[in-house]
Amino acid sequence: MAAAKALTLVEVDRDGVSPAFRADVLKGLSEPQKAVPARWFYDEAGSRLFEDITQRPEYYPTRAETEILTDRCAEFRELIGPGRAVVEFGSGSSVKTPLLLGCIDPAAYVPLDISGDFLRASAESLADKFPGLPVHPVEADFMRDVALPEAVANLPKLGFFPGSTIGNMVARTAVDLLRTMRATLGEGSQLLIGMDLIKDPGVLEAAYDDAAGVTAAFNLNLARRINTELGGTIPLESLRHVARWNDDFARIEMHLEATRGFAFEVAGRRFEMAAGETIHTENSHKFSRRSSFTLLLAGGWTPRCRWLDTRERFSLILADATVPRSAP
Ligand code: AVI
Repeated sequence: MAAAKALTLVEVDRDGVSPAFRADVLKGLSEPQKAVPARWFYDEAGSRLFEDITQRPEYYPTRAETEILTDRCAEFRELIGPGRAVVEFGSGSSVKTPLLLGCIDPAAYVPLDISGDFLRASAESLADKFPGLPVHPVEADFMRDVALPEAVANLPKLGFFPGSTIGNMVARTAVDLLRTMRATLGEGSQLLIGMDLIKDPGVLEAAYDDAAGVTAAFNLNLARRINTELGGTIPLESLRHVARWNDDFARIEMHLEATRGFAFEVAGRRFEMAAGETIHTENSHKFSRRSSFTLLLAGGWTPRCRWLDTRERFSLILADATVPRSAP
């Protein structure tokens, strides 16, 4: 029953502040390594800055993934086939989603997103591009089990999770999400997922610290948001954007580093930063063929086909929902 499953949306209290944002920030700033979850980057300004990041010459993932979607259309059509309900985790990119839908002749499109505004805008533009394709937007937190619309209950599903967003999660959260996706999509489903590749740290660090300073502005926007929404007094001019490769965990980390020592308040609580101390704001994990396959298998998905762009920077993987087996 669709109505039986609760959807978790970002709630706001009477001052228009999300209690979850306040709780995450206060908890994260109290840890020995200060940290704020990356999901709070995406207010309106942050979402606009992210769109701008994808246009930067140093930020290759969007172009590389788009190239794969363009070049491998015939293979997607053959391996995925027509008649599936495409369930996109996130509200859909105006470029990538039409490329996929145009290839595979789906029976329906179901974008899932926590932000109703983005969802409605992208669902409308999709419906214009594909007249006749049933579009069923669902406002939901896809990190939790989601009830799909009754209209697609009997259709085979293809989950679509582009952009290497899975890389923004630590392994335990990524596995939980993959398992939740499998439960949402059901038996016989497939998943097409983008996973960025391990490469020269110099290339990676440049992709997350572009010369025009857009990624720096994106990172600093989080501190600005803390100030405006949570009554913060962080001196923004004393923070600098840092993007560094962590080889042990195969990830780019973004931090906000204090250029001098200072004290500040957030929601009436006092915090301090020493010069050189950082607030950890994002992980972007990168994968090898094996590590991507291991993650998918742990999440209940069997990799079936893997495509790279011509410069071998990014991978798109098609996986099948695994039927659990008790023996090798
Ligand atoms: C959304 N996500 C996949 C982006 C990434 O590459 O990890 C977010 C981002 N952060 C800085 N640049 C892009």
